[in-house]
Amino acid sequence: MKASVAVSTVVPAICFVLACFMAETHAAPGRTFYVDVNSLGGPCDDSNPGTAERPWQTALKAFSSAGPGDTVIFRCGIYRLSRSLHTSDLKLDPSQSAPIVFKAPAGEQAVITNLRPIAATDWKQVATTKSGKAIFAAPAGRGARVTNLTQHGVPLKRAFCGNKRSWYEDTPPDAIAGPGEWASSLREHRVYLCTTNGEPPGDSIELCDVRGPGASGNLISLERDKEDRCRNLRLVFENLTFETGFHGVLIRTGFVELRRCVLRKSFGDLLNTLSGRVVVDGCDFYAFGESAIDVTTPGDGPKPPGTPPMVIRNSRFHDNVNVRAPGQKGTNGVMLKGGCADIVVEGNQFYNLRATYGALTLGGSTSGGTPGEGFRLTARNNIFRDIAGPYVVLFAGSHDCRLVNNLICNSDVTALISISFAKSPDPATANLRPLVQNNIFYRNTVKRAVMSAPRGAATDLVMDHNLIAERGNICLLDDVEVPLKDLPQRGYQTHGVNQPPLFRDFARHDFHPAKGSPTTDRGADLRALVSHDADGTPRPQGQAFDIGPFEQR
Ligand SMILES: [Ca+2]
Repeated sequence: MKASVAVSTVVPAICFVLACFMAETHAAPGRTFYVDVNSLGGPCDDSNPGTAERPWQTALKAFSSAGPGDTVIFRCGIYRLSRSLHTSDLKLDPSQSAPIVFKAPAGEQAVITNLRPIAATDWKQVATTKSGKAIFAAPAGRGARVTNLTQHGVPLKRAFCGNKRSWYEDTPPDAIAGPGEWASSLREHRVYLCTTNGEPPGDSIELCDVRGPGASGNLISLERDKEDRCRNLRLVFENLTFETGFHGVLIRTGFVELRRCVLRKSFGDLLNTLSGRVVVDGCDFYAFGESAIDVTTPGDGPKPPGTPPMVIRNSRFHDNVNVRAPGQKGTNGVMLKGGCADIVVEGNQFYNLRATYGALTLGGSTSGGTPGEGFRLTARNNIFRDIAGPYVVLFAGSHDCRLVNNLICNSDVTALISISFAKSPDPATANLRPLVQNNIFYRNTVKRAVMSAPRGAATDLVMDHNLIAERGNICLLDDVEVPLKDLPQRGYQTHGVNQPPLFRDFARHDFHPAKGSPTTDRGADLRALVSHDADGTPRPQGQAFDIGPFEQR
């Protein structure tokens, strides 16, 4: 007996139990399967055996057929999911030790998406505004969102119906969406648009049914049950592109590795996890509505033995988007909160981000702010540039969190670093032993302070060996404005460097140190925390640790 997964009216609870506990007698480990929507290797069909020459057609067939130890190759193409992929779709057994691997061959782009193009013929004129503009409608799911809201490059306006039957084109500024942005205008399972030229919208609009009947709205939704019976699930995604969803990938159970994947176009977060068992390596995150990665791990509870610490490594987080609809909770880069612990964020690039709090938060304000939002979180060897918002990095309710050997440049913020109460002004939600060392702060526009920490917000702050070459030269510590030159009197930056760094090519974002840079050998010895630089070169090189993400060689 096997769980039927192709039925859209599947009852999640029943399917979940089946998937977790029904032994899949035909699932011999270690096989390789192929899914090939464009029939590159041979005619695709889900009734095929899934070989290279007789491949499957759909992503759902692939996800539901492979078991522990198996590998599924996604050939180049666009794989459209008509509903969320759930834990219950996957083949598991409670003692699962080998991962299920889903990957695309090098050089092939396989896009797994729940975007659905709307055919030009689906648009019908349904009404006219009072000013005489045509209103067009197309069928949509409940709570769907429209992305790519342009008519071959020309912005469209959402249209909405007021009381009774009066139609309006939505008024600026929220109504006109740019390319790749999201907007909603839904009523009676239809989406309504008003075009600028009076013509029908054509075939350029794609739609994501994020809240369809029975769906979570996430592209991939690895939910867990009360007993977390699927905690041994192991999945590896490699070189795949995940697109759209309310959240793109939601992980509540199991151990998931994302390697060299692209995640883009989420309404909410691209990756939202509270399992704390995730590896992100070499991935590209962009066009997200809320956070690229949102980690919440209530209670920092026990994890299955052998669980590696969560790591977010060598990835790019950039170019987030405004969601032109109610319900967006805030835009940030990577947010680590809710009592999460021992997460390493290293060798990443954060750029072109507009943040509500920060490009990176070490801690946060879960449910209004709790004591101990983040424990022993380490951000090292990262590059932050072109960040707009109140802060680049926020410490909030953090315990023993470290910001070491990073570069922050070209950003326009209130403060580069903020050390804040998770729930202001509750002292129980203050930060304990925040460590800020070996960082470069250069060429930012700082409205208020390089670093800001209100009275009582930081206990036993260590701030030293940073290079601070900023015009806005004030730190706001314990509510007192301290010029940079006076920091050593207060026990900070006694080994600080206040002259500009020398980079190989700052304009072209090559931030390796040039010969003679004052960052060379001026850092604190942090070999217990930062064994390598952003290139993987062992630290230290030469006489001592360097300041910044790269060691001079
Ligand atoms: Ca050195």
